[in-house]
Amino acid sequence: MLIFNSLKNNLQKAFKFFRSKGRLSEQDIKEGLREIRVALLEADVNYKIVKEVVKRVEEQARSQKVIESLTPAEQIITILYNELVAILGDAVPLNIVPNETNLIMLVGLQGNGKTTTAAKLAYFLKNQGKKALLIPFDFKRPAAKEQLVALAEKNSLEVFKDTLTEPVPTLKKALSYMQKNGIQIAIIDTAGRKEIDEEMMHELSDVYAKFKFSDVLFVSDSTMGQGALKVAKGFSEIVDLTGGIFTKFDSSAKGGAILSFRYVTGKPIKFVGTGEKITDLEVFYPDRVISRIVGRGDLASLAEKASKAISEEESLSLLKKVQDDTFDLNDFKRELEGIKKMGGFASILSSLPAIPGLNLSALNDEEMLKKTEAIINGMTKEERAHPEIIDGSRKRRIARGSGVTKHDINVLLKNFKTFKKMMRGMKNIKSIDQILKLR
Ligand SMILES: Nc1nc2c(ncn2[C@@H]2O[C@H](COP(=O)(O)OP(=O)(O)OP(=O)(O)O)[C@@H](O)[C@H]2O)c(=O)[nH]1
Ligand SMILES: [Mg+2]
Repeated sequence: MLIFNSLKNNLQKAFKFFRSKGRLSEQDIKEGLREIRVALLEADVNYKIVKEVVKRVEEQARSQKVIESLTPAEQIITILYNELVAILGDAVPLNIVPNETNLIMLVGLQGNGKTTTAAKLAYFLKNQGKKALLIPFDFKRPAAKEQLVALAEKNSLEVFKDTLTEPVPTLKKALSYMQKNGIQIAIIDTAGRKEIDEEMMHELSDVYAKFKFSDVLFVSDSTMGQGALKVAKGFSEIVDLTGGIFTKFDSSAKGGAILSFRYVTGKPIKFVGTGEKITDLEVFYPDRVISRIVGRGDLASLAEKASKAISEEESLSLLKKVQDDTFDLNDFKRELEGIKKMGGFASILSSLPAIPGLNLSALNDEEMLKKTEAIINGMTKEERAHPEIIDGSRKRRIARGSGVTKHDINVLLKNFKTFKKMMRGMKNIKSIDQILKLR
């Protein structure tokens, strides 16, 4: 992650200062925090955020009760980490509602990456078993449509070529095409302008008033700095943005706009673009990004990866279980634990060709994972190996023991069934190499 590199280095300097002190005096705290403040400002983080974060870290650092297991420096790093994560808020997924028409519109200035991102997003959804229709929506520049069509065709994505000369009739036509073809998601690649202009805004507000959008995402180039936030504000006067996507996360931009986006606009960042390839789109997880910036994630995530990454041997036995159809709730639980530690199995699954009914976001949901674990923990060995023996009275016992409802157990069993079905879809994968390559 090139982006945030200098922020990360500068923060490290401040941390080093804290570490060099045994106990922190008031003066030490002030001095170290000054460095943190400068580091954040240099990274182009909005000054109001910097002020607020530093103030809160200072307050907490002063009132810290001594935590035996952490050094004063570690405590400050932890407080800073928590404050920065709080500024970014929780990760927020796309607002896709199954069995409804979901229109996702991408807006932003010229050359910020809308078209590229539109295709990446369609590809991302396709990997989750969701078909999305790409709709070119630039009515001035024919090359804009050609670019999207070319990207779509290269990557076998659905694209609406039958555009008209006006936005509203085009979208109407596209909607009836979707209905006819059973497509529930559209990604609308709007035109970019050098800067916000009236005609563009007028066109946008007209379309926005006539259709219901599940997401309106502001696409911004990470290298734009604070200017991006002003543009986002301009757009949000016309449309209700539901979030942002920052492209060129692979650049050496300072990244302060990314850290400021939620605070300034009140909207979450949903994805980041990490390169020019179709696969270079990542869900934006604030905690992971911040732990990389603050640095304390490095070791932890390495350790995690080492312990987690389904070893080749494990993968082989998993593959065998899939093929023999002996995959049970014990395995399910293990895989869920892996998913929780991120990467691993989830990324294997998400890189597989579309599997209908696979809802990865549900599997990635923290709450759902916690519940699932509690339920499986409450089962006997036999029940885990043979879920089909779990009848009403067993469900009652498990529910009581795990503090969940019978309904939760039914949901889990259903999820497990779907999961198993999906896994059978993997049977065609002949070799472990194929799985490992997919990661
Ligand atoms: N390195 C890198 N390049 C990107 C990324 N996203 C987009 N690009 C590049 O940025 C350039 C502009 O991207 P487009 O998708 O055409 O931008 P746009 O917003 O659709 O542009 P207009 O339609 O003219 O408004 C292209 O060369 C892309 O390859 C990214 O995440 N990383
Ligand atoms: Mg474009």
